Amino acid sequence: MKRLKSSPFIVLLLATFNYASGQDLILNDLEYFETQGVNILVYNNLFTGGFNDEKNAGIELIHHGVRTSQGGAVRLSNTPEQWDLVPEISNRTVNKTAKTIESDLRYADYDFDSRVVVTAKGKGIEISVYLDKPLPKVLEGSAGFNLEFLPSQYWGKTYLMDGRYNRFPRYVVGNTITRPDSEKPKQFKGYVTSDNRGTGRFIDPLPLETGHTFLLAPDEPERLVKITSHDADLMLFDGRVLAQNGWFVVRSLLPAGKTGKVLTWTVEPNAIKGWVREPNIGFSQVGYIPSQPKVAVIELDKKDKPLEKAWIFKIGEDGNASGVFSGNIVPWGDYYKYHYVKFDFSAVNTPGIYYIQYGDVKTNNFLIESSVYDKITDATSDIWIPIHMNHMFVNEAYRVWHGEPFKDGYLQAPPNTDHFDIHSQGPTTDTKYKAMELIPGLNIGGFFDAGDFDIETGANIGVVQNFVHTWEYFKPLRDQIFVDQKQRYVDLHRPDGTPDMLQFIEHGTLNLVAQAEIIGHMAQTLSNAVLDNYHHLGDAASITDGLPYNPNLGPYEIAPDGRSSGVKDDMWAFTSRNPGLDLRAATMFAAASRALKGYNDDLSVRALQQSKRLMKEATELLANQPEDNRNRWAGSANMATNLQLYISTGEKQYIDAFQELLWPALDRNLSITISTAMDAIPHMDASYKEKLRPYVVKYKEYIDGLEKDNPYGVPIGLGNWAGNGAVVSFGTTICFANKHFPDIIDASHAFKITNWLFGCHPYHNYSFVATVGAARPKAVFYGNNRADFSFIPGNVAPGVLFRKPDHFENYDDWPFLWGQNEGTIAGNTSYLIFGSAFKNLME
Ligand SMILES: [Ca+2]
Ligand SMILES: [Ca+2]
Ligand SMILES: [Ca+2]
Repeated sequence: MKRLKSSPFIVLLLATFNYASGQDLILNDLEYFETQGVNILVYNNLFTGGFNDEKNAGIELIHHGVRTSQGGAVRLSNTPEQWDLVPEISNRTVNKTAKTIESDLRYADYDFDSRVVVTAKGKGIEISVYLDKPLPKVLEGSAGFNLEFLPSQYWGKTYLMDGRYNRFPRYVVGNTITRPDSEKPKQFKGYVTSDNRGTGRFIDPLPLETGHTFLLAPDEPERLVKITSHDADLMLFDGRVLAQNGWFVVRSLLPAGKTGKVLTWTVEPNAIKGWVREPNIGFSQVGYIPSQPKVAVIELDKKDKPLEKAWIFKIGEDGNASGVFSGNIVPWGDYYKYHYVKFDFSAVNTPGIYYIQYGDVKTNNFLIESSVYDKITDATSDIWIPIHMNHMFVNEAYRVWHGEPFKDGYLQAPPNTDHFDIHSQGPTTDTKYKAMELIPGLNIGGFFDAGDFDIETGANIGVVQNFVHTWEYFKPLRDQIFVDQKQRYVDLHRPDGTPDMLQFIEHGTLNLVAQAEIIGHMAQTLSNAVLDNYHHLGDAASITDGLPYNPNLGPYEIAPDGRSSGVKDDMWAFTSRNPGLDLRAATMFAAASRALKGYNDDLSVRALQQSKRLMKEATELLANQPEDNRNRWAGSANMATNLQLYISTGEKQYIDAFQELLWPALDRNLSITISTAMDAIPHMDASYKEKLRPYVVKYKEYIDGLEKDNPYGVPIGLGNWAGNGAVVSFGTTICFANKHFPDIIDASHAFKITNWLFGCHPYHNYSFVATVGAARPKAVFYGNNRADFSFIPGNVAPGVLFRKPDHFENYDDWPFLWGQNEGTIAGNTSYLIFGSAFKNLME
């Protein structure tokens, strides 16, 4: 958004108005410290030590609307990484009278407890660390108090340490030393994040500066923060030296041998007098078709006074803009931190180039034209999906996205192994293979999971199903890529005469059939064996050395014949048998078999064989399990499985089982189940559809209820992974509900989903789909090219991440938080279905 120059008169007015308001921090009812422009959160969001992103917790600063600082806590290294130990916050006490938040921090691995007390002091806070017992000897020189600052908000800006001028570096070029591994604090569950190449030493960054008074960004009032400590040295580190997702870290070591109050910092974030957050005008960056409803949702600071009107300007072919419409601003109400108003400009329906003007804020331009939605899935299907084809070389014009990965194949994961990507190998292998033995034939087909490179079997099953769904409903004949399974080569923008969708179905099925045939059942995952190559950034073909592991060789040795190595980098197959997963695979194989018939008959036959066998075996295995376990799998997966098997075989037993599960599930969880229920309509008689009708009426109430829940009318998730997946599913359900029950569900509801995805949402108004959105799609994503602050076209971001207690966020200058910026193969293929269904609806 572009802010027009304010007149001096307005500036003067605001300054006068705010002179009267105090700037001292208060401890508010939501239990954080607040003044206009500054929010300081103290353990509202906790570290987990497991799967959640650890850059989302601790003492956090939301500075003039942007969360620029986090991670405030007692930490055990200069620049902690994702898998370093995090403190457990066992107790947090809020004292509103004393304006104090006191928290107990514990490192169980070291039996080390500390207490962090944060107190509002004027315009800032005082942070004190207390120890009841002296620091454990082993943590002397390691334990300290850290606070992290977001590099993309500080690089290029200045800093002063004790009056010495300096500038935050755009890229890390730091000084480091190495120290013996014996001095390195333990990492989470004993994981090791880096490969020391046999040196026995770890990298330790050196401070950029040290002193007692640290001033960040005096050149940028929105980012200006002053940190002082009289009793400890403040050190500044650059965490990017160890990990590209590292932040600038301000740190003081805790003193050895002392108890009581051992460290005190004063942190004073600047609050700009009269600051009011710029309005966020949410609208569809992709544009609108002439006849559709067009409503902008404007997100306002609660201190901002809503205007009475907004304007639509049309840009003429001579380059001049003229106002063509003005409409009233209609209040919606408060939703978490902000206030929302709406601007309906549906009356504007002449094709053209437009922008919205609200006060002195004008948006970038957008189109009104009947074709605006025609290409919304092309980047995803032509670019993002083929780039995520595993075990292939992927080329695009002059650029190679990746070489052929994992030529070394997959080893049997050893029993009793816990995995960092939330899998585990049970007490047995459940296969004929010995621990660490090569399981030949698994390095074929399949799709990278997300910003990482593993094959999540569960996700890949869903992905093949999404492709078949898209194929069977919409028959997309689009052919923009060349796929040659013999050459193991993919070339983008080179049509080869075969619809790409069939090639995607084939590619996914090839890996999953290989799993079923070779292992005998589905693997949980095909994933990295070592953490030091799990966080890989770069060409997927360089994750492993491409040579099978040879235990007779030394750790970094290559065999004289060049055909094996002693590097323990080979991927592992986690093969503990899960009959629930096998059932889901049976469903998918049945569907894939139908789609592949006539294109790849051999694979079609093999898929159907595996479907029947897995269905039979999994059903028997489940029947022999204790009642408790069985119930775990009796949910939606089994319901969809039975439906798919009925569609493939026509056998009555499957449809009976489907209905037995369906009706109670609809009563229990309508919004999730209704979609599967509608999938059955084409295969059932008219009475089934009539029985479903009252549920669709209830679903309409659910849709209407969302209008009251939030200003956008879509289901907004508040979890640690943002909620665009649920929004996309909601959209798909609406499209199908309209197709089957147009008298109940109006097609116009579907525009809420496109609006949301393409720019009408909290925090900013960029399109969540990479490169989709005429003028302003998001610029950075958590793809496998995230270290380049870039994107892979067609990726759908998870969206606005909720941070407790009232903040939504989606960084567009910092790609590294996966909960807001990563795209997954499952999520992006769901978007393909929604986009296809939506385009179908438009026709
Ligand atoms: Ca993964
Ligand atoms: Ca093709
Ligand atoms: Ca290898």
